[in-house]
Amino acid sequence: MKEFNKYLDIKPEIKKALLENRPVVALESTIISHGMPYPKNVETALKVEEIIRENGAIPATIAIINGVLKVGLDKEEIKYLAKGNDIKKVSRRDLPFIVANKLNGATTVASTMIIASLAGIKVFVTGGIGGVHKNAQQTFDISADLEELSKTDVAVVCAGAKAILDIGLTLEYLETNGVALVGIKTDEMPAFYTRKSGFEVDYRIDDIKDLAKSMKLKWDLKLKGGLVVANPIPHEFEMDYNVINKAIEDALIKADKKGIKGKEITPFLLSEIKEITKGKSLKSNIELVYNNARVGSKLAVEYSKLSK
Ligand code: PSU
Ligand code: MN
Repeated sequence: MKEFNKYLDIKPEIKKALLENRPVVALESTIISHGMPYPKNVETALKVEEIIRENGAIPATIAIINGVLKVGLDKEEIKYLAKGNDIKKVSRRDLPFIVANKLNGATTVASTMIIASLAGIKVFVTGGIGGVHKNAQQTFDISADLEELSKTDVAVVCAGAKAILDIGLTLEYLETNGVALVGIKTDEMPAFYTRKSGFEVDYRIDDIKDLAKSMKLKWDLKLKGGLVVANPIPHEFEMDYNVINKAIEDALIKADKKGIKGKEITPFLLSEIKEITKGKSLKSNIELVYNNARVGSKLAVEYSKLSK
């Protein structure tokens, strides 16, 4: 019988699926506590789980509750995280401190990858990954998500990187670290709210089975690290390129004026952009997560067939 790490608390349904090599999809919780407002965040988190089930996989939302690494949350726990009182944003560096002090934490892409990997989950669905921030040449603000992708064996399904980041530098960073950028039915790197960014992906995938094969090969070859699976937002929910970029620009100016930096910057920008676009960006954000959940569950299904 497989031994799981003693700090993990894996929901029985998920543990059973993992032991039987059935498809499981990890989900993060920073998007719930710090990425979307209440109560839309609860609604979204629950609906994403439903979509994953409809597509043949089991959802595992990840968070830290009272210092326990939770793999799979119940509705009450999701609501608790969504209300966001005293929920820390936890990335790799924070993880041991939050556990040691029995605190509550919402996991970012980086820490969700770590916990997913400890549980043996290979596919993780989210909205957008962190990256190299604009002006990082001066600020050095580069998300720990990128380093994590270079070390931890999990495929991250997202809608690309947001234009709050320097997309070009983000892609250079991934290349240096040997992290492949795959586009789902697209040659172009999507930019979260829009399908276009002006940058190409490394590999276009039209059939998820092919992606599952390459993932298996990567890890069979002991090539450590994850991959970025970029799935563009559906056309009908895409935002106007100029409108969203203007909103991003304005939000960046405001953040600069207020001196907002470090881990606060992404949540601040998301909420500003939502205000400026009168909620339109939130609607797009929710829809792209649903779309990623569909692709991620199919990927988990195909991958599990190969690893049986
Ligand atoms: N991008 C989003 N929504 C989010 C995040 C990014 O559109 O909620 C969150 C993710 O959890 C990601 C984190 O891992 O922000 C990156 O934060 P930082 O740049 O501080 O590493
Ligand atoms: Mn940062």
